[in-house]
Amino acid sequence: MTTPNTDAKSSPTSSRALRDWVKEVAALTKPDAIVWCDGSEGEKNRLTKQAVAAGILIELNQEKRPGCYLHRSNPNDVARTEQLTFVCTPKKIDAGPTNNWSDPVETYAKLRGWLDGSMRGRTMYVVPYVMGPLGSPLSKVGVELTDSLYVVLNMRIMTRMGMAALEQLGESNDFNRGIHCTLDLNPERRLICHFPQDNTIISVGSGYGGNALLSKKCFALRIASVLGRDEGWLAEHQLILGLQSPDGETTYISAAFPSACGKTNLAMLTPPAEFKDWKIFTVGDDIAWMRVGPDGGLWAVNPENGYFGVAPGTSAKSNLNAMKMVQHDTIFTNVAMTPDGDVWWEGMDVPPPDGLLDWQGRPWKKDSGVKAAHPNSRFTTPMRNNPAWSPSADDPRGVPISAIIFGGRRASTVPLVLESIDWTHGVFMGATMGSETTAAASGAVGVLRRDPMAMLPFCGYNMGDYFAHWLEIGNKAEPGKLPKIFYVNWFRKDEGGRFLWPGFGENSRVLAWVFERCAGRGAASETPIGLIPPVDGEGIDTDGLDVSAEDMAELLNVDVAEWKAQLPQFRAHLAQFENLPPELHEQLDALENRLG
Ligand code: GTP
Ligand code: SPV
Ligand code: MN
Repeated sequence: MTTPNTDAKSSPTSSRALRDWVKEVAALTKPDAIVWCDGSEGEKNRLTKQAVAAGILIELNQEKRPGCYLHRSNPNDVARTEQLTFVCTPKKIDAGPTNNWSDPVETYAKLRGWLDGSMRGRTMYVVPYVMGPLGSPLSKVGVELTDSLYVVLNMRIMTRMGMAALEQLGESNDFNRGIHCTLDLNPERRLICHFPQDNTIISVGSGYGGNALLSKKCFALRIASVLGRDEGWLAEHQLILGLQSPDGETTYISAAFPSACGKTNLAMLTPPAEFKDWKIFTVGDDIAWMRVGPDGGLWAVNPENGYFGVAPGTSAKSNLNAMKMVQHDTIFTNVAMTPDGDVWWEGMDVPPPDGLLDWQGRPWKKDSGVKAAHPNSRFTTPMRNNPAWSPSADDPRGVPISAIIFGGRRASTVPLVLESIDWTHGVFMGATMGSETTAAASGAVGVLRRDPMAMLPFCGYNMGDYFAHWLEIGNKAEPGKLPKIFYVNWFRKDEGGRFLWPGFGENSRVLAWVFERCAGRGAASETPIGLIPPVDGEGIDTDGLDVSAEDMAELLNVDVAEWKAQLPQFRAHLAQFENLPPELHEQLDALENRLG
């Protein structure tokens, strides 16, 4: 029987619209019970016990990792599925050439068919959540209805979930409606559909990450980007960090890198010994909502409350803060498990113990050539676990952004760091950036694709309009207050496939140059593609850095022939957008001229 707590008397919400919607979805999906989540500690303990009893979570060694659990997802459901992700606007042109589109009327009808009776024998959880600092004018409320306990427990980490959200909602009708139903995890019946005109998401047939935790990519990026277009702000796939210089001055920097290209790592890096007087504080590791503030500058909040980070490659050497934060109260997904109930993954920098179970729970053999942890295995951890967490993540005003960094995974061509000539040139750099694909989405890995502003899979509307919106934000801000725009590449390789740049903590050397440039200092050399730090001395501080002079020269080299060879790709990429702002055509022509 459906519990009757959708009535005004017994319901925890004073929003009639929310009660009505929950009732309507329950009438369709027909769950055995409805549970309204309050976000309390007691609720977490109760649901965790249930998840362990049901085999959804495996309790890890509670002495070594208190409050930590392991989840093994269905092996066919291990990453976002971009080919099954749709933007369902009334007009196809509004989804644009880079999104899958389907007709909203037909899609609602098809999904209703799939949802009919889909929660029979199951519980429907009502998960209210706030994206952004509580009480902030920049925050938004969402409610996810889900039949997955894994989703509920992850949403509790990733968002400000429960009563606080119902309080923020009050009697309002203004909340994102997310319906998530696991079905039978058959990829034939898996769809992640967005209806921006209704502020609604329906996701069926997947229990994984960005497909199922609807607050994240579905709401905070795809739907929020449309809200931002209409309301005059930006929803971006960007980390936010505070960089404190040896003088104690803090500058906030945001950075857009595609999935699995280094946002979490940069957001909490530990500077090397020579840079110990510089400090990094994390505001956010994946998403930034940004708008022009009363002072004419760009202000950003991290809408999330936790991190859903990539496990492989995370070690005490590469990311000490991450290793510390996943020590407790963390849910691991698809990592390997040691015989004593601890976790292990490739690149952890500790040898795999005998008796390791792989991410599917099968005994794993060393040197078998098979990975023990899935390449897209992850941890979900509360942001307050991070030793580098910045309390300004809770500031309702957000933080003022001085620099925006774009970046991607490029084995060649793109130098270590590049500064744009101005905002419009920076928007052009973002609009044409490319990156090699990673395991964060299903499909081939290592294929170069254009991923504008790291938003290719996440922009909920026509990307031509999106570029125009970036230019408008630039016009709205005070010229002197606009962030400077940079472009970085940690992933340049030599012919033998070796990374030329050590990355991770050493990236603080590049941040220090960015800081100096923002302060109106720091040397830069003009090149046809933008400003780069001079190779000899005045640019990147290489004191104590283990990179040869030849490698450093290669990292900062701008090969005009290579850049010229990219121009046809740029042109073809931009040609997809019928409504491309003329400024970007002009930027392309200007680049072509500068390259000669
Ligand atoms: P999403 O959560 O998918 O959006 O990814 P992300 O952008 O936060 O990427 P993350 O920081 O998790 O890094 C992804 C992978 O890249 C991990 O395996 C890291 O170890 C690796 N990585 C991160 N930074 C660097 C770097 O500076 N150099 C190199 N070589 N690898 C890096
Ligand atoms: C990404 O793919 O960019 C992620 C992981 O941050 S997911 O939540 O699955 O989208
Ligand atoms: Mn991401």
